[in-house]
Amino acid sequence: MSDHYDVVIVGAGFAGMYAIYRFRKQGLKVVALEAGSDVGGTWYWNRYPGARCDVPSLEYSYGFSEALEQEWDWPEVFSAQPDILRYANHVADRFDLRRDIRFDTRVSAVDFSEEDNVWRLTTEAGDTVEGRFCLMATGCLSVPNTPEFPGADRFRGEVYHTGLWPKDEVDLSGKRVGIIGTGSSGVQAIPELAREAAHLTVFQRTPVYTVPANRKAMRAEVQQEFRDNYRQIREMQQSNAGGVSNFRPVKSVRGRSGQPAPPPAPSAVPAAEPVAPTADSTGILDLSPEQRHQLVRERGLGVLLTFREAYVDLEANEAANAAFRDGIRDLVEDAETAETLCPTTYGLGCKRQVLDRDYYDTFNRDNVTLVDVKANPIVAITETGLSTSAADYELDVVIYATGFDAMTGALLRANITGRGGRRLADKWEHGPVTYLGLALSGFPNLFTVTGPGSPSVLCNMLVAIEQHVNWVGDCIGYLREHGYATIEALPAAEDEWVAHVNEVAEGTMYTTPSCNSWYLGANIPGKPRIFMPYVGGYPRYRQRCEEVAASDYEGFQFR
Ligand code: N01
Repeated sequence: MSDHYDVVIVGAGFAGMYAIYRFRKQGLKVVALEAGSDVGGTWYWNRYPGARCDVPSLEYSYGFSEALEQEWDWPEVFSAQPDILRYANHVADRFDLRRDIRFDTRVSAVDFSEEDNVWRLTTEAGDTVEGRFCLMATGCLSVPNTPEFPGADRFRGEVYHTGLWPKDEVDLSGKRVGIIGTGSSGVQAIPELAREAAHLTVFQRTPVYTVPANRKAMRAEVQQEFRDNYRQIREMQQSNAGGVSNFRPVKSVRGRSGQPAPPPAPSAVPAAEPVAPTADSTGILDLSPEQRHQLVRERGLGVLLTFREAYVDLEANEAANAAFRDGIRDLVEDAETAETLCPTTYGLGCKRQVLDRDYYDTFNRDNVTLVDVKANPIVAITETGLSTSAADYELDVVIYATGFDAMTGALLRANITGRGGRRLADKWEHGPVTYLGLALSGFPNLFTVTGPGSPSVLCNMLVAIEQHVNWVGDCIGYLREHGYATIEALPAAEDEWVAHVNEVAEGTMYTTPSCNSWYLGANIPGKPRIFMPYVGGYPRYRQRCEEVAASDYEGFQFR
């Protein structure tokens, strides 16, 4: 005998947590199944030193409760992982969410029963839970990728993955630490690890374009100005491509210095649609290489992100890339190390923008060595360290900062089977196919939050999550109101949507042939190369979702 719910939610990160609140409010009986021992999702698992958000906290926060907005204090402009996890816990307590969450419960199968139109979920412990609807709130970056190096299991030292960092403190003092990977996680962890370890060896396959993050403490006046304007800020988020308002505190900032507020700090989500330079603005191609270099010297690497044309025009992109490399050469003392840190095989804008604190400076430390594993690949992990094709490295600790099986990984790992016993793995054999990144033909009453084909990781995740959960909640309400048992995306609507997702990604830096990012699945051997997020901007996407709902769910069929 299994438990029966209106909605079974998989995951209790920010998406699952909001779904509990929202669905409960509309009178639905819900349960969330969560693999971790507590709430927080990404922020529960990614506890590595240096982990922090790349979207400002006053924006990377829920907008559904005015009281919550007014009562929560953010200590920094871009918060660190412990503060975001504290916020998640506060939300769970404040709205009493835990009573509907089963922790330490990993879902091993999700099966649709056509006989009674019910989703039956099996857990690794062998329990079953049934729901009329199933919401996959499993996150975009929740399945860590650990490359299989020969001999990995014989290593006698400590092994960690940034995406599965232990809750207990990891003591690296006096130890020889090796870290593999220099994406966002590696870039954040490396400066912190270097401060702690006796020696840090960084095994880099592809260098990054990283710019300094805003490291300001939150000023009470700025936070208050946000609080005073939160309704307007939430509105502004709705019409911004990346779901960030770019609200500029005027009173609090001008009041202090007498100057207008500075431009918004870099954020990893694209704040605006890329636009070409206008006649009255100076484009990067209007500057000589020396002028570009001078600009970087004066204003730092982040200035290059302000040239929006570098994201749509290959020549402008190459000009920005070259200026970036000049900037790295200025920051890193050892010329050979600087060259190894210079990205040359792809351009700015291909990958998610990485933000750092002291990254390039870290390579000026005596206890840090950079190893180019593109030139000399890792061939084995040994009992006492790691071997590349050129040398052996003795290590006490190996840290994988090697990313995630992004966007599709968690959905495929859940073993979802829809109508007629069709497996999601088969449906997605050649890449993810969804309608609006929300629903799947052949899988009635199952919804994905921030799934492939939706803006997801190209948007402020909290904004994207609330929009999806609200849409799903309204859709379930519509079904009940009209007495329908199931809703299911039509294959033609799905095909049309996938074609549109591909069309808008075409011609952007994200899909240039030289670009190999996790957005394209290129980080996982054998994964189909498809650009997975929707790059047409959050407002356009939201409008489409609203139109679909307003037209009695065009592109869906009811039974
Ligand atoms: O993962 P990644 P990540 N041998 O895939 C290397 C979010 N995030 O965890 O580029 C050697 O970007 C790989 O090399 P290459 C954010 O959305 C946000 O760092 O494949 N190296 C690369 O250097 C981000 O984009 C925040 O050649 C191997 C690295 O591992 C996303 O998560 C913080 C290898 C993986 O980089 C993922 O970031 C952290 C191999 N076999 C994460 N396999 C913030 O909010 C992989 N690599 C700031």
